[in-house]
Amino acid sequence: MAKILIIGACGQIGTELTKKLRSIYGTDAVVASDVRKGDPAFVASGPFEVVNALDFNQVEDVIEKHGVEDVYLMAALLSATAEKNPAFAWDLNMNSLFHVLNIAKAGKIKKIFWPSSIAVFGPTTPKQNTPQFTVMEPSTVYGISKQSGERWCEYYHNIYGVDVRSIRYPGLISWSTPPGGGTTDYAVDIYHKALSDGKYTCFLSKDTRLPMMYMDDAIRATVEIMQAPAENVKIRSAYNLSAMDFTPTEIAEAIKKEIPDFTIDYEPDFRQKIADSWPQSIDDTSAREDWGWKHDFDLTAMTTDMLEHLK
Ligand code: AKB
Repeated sequence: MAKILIIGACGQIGTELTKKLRSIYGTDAVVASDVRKGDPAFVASGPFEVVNALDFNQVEDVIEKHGVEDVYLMAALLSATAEKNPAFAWDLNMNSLFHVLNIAKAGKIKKIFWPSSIAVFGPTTPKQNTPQFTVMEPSTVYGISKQSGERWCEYYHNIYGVDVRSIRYPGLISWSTPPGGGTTDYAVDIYHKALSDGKYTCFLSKDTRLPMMYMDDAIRATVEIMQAPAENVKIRSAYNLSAMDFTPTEIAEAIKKEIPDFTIDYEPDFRQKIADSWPQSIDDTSAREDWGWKHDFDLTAMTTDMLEHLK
């Protein structure tokens, strides 16, 4: 049976991805792993291993033990946390990737998924409809690590034939798992606070437009790029991926349609500078043409679904 290993399975994307892959390939075919055990119900829901992504031997041992063919490397420090701990962010985001790329280079696994981000772009990048190929001068630790990672993915593919696939995720919004240390996290917090308090103080300014995506779409994109025939995955750095973009004011307006008394105010903090360095919207024509990407959720559909589930 084809075995899949998810490293960083207890995080925001990892939890959802584990559930989705188990529903497609069967529970026993998908090994979840993380540096520590998370939610007991999740850990008990299928094969689970404690794996430190920075320990090459641990990663290799678990791959050999389970006969793993495909690895999804989801462990990373996100933008806001990375600014507070640059050295560790660089270590984790780069060396975990090198471990997996080198295991693939040695022929021990077949395919890798590694997430990139809109953070690869920087203040000198065109902000609207940011093209797939454009100026990339990231100004955050996280963005620098993701851009370097993209270069290494493409290099390992071109030079060693490693089948590595990647997506530049926008901000991701999910009702079931909390985000962890990102600049786009406000777009999750706002729904929770709208229901619990009827008001929200946003750490970004009211007109800060950012590209965003509902988790259902992000998980589907991840599965689809990994299922695509190798020859269709023509870009081996990472694909631009788009679904919607909005400002804090616009998401507040969408929430107000369902919770009329909801109010928002603004107290921008250090994350404003990070957000200001990122694109406002993304051109994902390459993903649509190469492997058929198509999003389902816009702001209205996402807001209805989020509030329904969180209630
Ligand atoms: C973050 O805000 O750091 C992440 C991202 C855009 O990659 N959600």
